[in-house]
Amino acid sequence: MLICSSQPGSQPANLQGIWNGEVKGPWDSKYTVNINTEMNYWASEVTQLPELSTPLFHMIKDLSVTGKPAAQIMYGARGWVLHHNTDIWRITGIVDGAFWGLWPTSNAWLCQHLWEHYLYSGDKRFLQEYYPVMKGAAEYYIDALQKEPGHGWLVVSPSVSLEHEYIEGKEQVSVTAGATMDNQLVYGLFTDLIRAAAELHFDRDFADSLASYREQLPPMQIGRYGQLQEWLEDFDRPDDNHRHVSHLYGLFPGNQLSPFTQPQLFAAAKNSLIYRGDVSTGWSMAWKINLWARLLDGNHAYKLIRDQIKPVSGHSGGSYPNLLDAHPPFQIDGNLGCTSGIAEMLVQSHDGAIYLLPAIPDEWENGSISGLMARGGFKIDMTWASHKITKLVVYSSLGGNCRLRINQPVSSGMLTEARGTNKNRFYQVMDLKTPIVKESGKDLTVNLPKTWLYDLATSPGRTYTFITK
Ligand code: FUC
Repeated sequence: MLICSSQPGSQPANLQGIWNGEVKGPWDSKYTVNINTEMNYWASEVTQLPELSTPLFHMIKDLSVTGKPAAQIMYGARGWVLHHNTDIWRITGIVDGAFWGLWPTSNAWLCQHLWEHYLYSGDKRFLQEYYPVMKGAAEYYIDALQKEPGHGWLVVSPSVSLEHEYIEGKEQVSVTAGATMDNQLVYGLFTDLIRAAAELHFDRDFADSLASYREQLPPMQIGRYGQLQEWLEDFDRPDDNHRHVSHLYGLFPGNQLSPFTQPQLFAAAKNSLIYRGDVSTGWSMAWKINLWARLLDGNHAYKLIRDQIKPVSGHSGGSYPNLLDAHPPFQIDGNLGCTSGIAEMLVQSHDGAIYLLPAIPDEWENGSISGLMARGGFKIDMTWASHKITKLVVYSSLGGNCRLRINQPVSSGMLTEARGTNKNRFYQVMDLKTPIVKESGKDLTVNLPKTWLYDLATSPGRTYTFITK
């Protein structure tokens, strides 16, 4: 579907792709950049179709121009800003009421796609071309972030936790400051830029200043129900099944919650997702497939795939008989987000290693895949039987160390057991102070699967084959 609706030279895929059949499509067939547009492109790098993101990259560049007056006039800030919608004219101001539209953080989300493209491709010319776009987004935050009075943290304000509200006293309130998703987005943007400057060996002073702003962002917090807090204050409700799971951005598509280095936050994210429930709109279920895959629970991810593919009934999402995703009505994001979720179940590469079969459900006992990409420019083919890898082929396009995480020991002279720090240049995990765990909170223990870490020294253009039977 993305091949058909997002060719280089065309517009990016919008809410219905090119399949909108109405004169006035649902939500104007626009670009809703508070989840839907991004979700359309989650699978393009990992499924080796990065050229299909070209229209998205061009749109981001356009927005970095049209978003400048919005930053200046609306917020008195440098750089560029964008709210929750845009269209073919690249509008950047607020659309609809505050409940939907008062969210100025989508520039950070879109810029994540630029950095991720570099992580997969190693393309320094691309990074150089788009560095000013990322920098413009960061400059906006340097000027617009506000110091909140409680802790002195720097926060995005005013904002919302996407299309959601909390209850304060008897009032339902949506406008807020320092929503967890915003904190994660700004943290991610600053981190990516610091790394981009290091990769390009320039703009060191700016990168250093970003590091000091980053220190002042709020940490992720664990609330009274053992959940990852959605807001700065502990407003979350365990019976809340809102379709947006914004505060889990840090788990996916962000890379800020590692089971191996932040087990408590990881457990809190899991509690949050359990509270949110499974069945929802089409795209929400697609997001949850990715989230359960990141939580290393293949069976739960597989349940969500089945929920999503069910023939549509009422307002609870699912698929139409032609398999197009039902919000309802039809939205392409659910289809493309599901594809990304399936890839996440098979290969993950965001946490310092390429994790093979990280979330394989019981039902996928035997199987094979080919051509999935990992960050660092590695192409993975593999076959498995009884949930164990029997053949693995790694093609290295860029060379360098290929760190593999596998659920089984593998004996081969080419592989060395990984030692020392888990950090390499593609590693992206939030440095946090130890979170406070509320005593009355839910269980925060994590039972991690036993895994083996191996290093493989690779040269560009070489293929490495392992038979592990
Ligand atoms: C976001 C979502 C809605 C819908 C719309 C197009 O605002 O919250 O569910 O997908 O985009």
